[in-house]
Amino acid sequence: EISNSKIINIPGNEDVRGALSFVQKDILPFDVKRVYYIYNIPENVTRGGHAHIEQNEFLIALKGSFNVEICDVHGNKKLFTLNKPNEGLLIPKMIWRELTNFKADSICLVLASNIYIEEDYIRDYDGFMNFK
Ligand code: T46
Repeated sequence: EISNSKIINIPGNEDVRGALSFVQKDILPFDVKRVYYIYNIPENVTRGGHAHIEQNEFLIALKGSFNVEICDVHGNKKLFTLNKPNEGLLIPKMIWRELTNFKADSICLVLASNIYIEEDYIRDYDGFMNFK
């Protein structure tokens, strides 16, 4: 459900030595089975462009800034800008996502509810809108 997508603040600590943020299970509605990250991203590219059948994800802009546009099977859309390492975007399963407008040197960290399974991807938008 797109209504379950939201920005979650990541708790942490900041003092004269800098900042530390921690994601532990109490702030996420799923157990993390995989961590991956996207970096060296050229400007003007779009990443994502798919939905997941079962997987839930939590995206964090560890560095830089980018937009995440999400859409459900009913065509409801939401646009988020991620640009703080102490917050993340929860994207539930069955939500189309596109990542755009990457600032130079951005890093996107993703915590995922499952290991990589290509069969969990819906990479065709019309197939997503008609998914039964
Ligand atoms: C998502 C967005 C935010 C793997 O082999 N293992 C992995 O864990 C991942 C994530 C990808 N791959 C392979 C699959 C492709 O051959 O790496 C290649 C690039 O993946 P993809 O084109 O799916 O990358 P993005 O940035 O478009 O999408 C990724 C995630 O796949 C996706 O789940 O939500 O980041």
